[in-house]
Parts: sequence; structure tokens; C-alpha cells
Amino acid sequence: MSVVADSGKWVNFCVKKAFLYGLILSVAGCNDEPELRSDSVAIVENSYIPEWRSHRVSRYEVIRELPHDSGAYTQGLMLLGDYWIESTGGYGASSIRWVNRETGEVVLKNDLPGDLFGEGVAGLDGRFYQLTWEGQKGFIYDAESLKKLGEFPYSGEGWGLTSDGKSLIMSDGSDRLRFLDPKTFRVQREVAVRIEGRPVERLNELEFIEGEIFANVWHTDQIVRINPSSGNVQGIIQLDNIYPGAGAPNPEFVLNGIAYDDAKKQLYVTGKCWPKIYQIRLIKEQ
Ligand SMILES: [Ca+2]
Repeated sequence: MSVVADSGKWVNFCVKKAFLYGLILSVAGCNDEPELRSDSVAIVENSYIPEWRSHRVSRYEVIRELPHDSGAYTQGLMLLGDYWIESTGGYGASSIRWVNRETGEVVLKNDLPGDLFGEGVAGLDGRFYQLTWEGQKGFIYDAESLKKLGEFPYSGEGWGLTSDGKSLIMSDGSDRLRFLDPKTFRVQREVAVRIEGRPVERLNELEFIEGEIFANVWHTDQIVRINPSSGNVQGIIQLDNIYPGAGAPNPEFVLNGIAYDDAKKQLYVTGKCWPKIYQIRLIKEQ
């Protein structure tokens, strides 16, 4: 593999995320969707406007299927160039991996100590950050080598992790998301995730996509689209029956894993120990 060749993409990836987020914040409130006005991320003229932004409820169409290690208990998933960066869970089975997007081949892996349970993973400024479930500490890795560079503490449980290009954003199984400073790991702010005023708990794997936070809701076939400023849910994605055949052989093999190709505007989802990763297109619920 050529992880080195992807380092340029890494820089572009981070800069682009930060740039987009800055634009979004600078013109917040300009959305032209009346029913979403108070919560919506802004639409910038001539910028990319995802078709799904106006969906209150989305369903899906599978565009293509890609192989996934059915032994990988997926707790975190993101894309970097042509590779998945995946965090797997389980005591004695947790790892962080570089995985070839097309073939599913694990090209680089770093295992966690057997007493820690891997959770969410995010990338920022040439590093990966990985949570552990009840370990109350996360790991920092060099992105190219997966060499461990350090650790950071947090309170409570660690579930999902993503980045908006400035902060690390983590879930902990509750209805709250914490925004962490990636240098000091202090909590900069928190948002309470609400749908029409009601809390949305069990927020799990996360992905920052086009100015919103997509979140798996544990043990459901739903992804919620969250406004990062207010915490309000702007849309729900229904992924019923996406798992092939008669369903998962284990009730814990739930939908968990969202990744986004920023350059190609492609959305991917998978689940714990699923044999496939699905590229999907979101369709508006009629
Ligand atoms: Ca993710």
C-alpha cells in the first residue's frame, strides 16, 4: 500500500473540512427552507448543496456493495483517500486499521491492549484519535504509521467520534455530544440532541458531513442528522432491511458505521461484523 501517497489527500481533507465549516458558520440562518429555518446549516451560494438537506425523512438506495471483514466489530469508520480507517471493538479484538476500500484488505493494523474495548475514530491534522468504551482514555496515532503517539483522558463512556476540522466530537451513549479541543482534550461545549424537543439517546457512531453530524442510534436502523450548533435533529435516515438476507445472526450486530467521501460526495454505511459496506443514495420519503 502507499499510505505515504495519501498524506497529501490528508491535508486536503482537513483543510476542506475546516473551510467548509467556516463558511457554514459565517452565514448561518440563510437557509431558504422555511420549516427548517431556525435550525438549518446555511446554504452558501454556488457551494455544494446536498439533495438530502431538505429531507425530513430519507430512505435509501444501495449504489454498490463493498467487502467488509465480517470479523470486524465496527465501532468507528471513516474514509481517507482510498482507504477505510476503522476502529474495531471487543476485548482482545480491538484495533485501528487501514483497510483498502475496494478489496477490504487490511493493510495496516494496530491492536489495542486486551483489557480495552475500541470505539469511535476520527482524523485531524495527520493524526487519528480513538476512543475506548469504558477505559476513560483515548489513543492518539500517527496517521501514516498507526504508531501510538499518546493518550488522552475523558470522563464517562466513549462511543462515537468524528471531527468538524477544528474539534473532536464525541458521543457517550447519551443524548449529548461533547466538542473536545484536540490539543488539550478539554470540553469546549456540549449539545443536547433533540428531535422536536425530545432527547435522542444512545447516539453512537458519528460522521461530520456537509456541515451536519450524522449519528447512528444504537440498536436501531436509523441515522439522525444533527445540527452541530443547536443539537436539533434536522432529518432521519431510515435504513430498514439494509442488512442482507434474514438479518444479522447476532442481535448485537447492529447498524454502526458511517463514512463520507468528501471529494466524491459518496455516503457509506455498515454494521458490526457485517460482510459488506454499502454506498447509498438518500431518497426523500414521500
Ligand atoms: Ca464515522
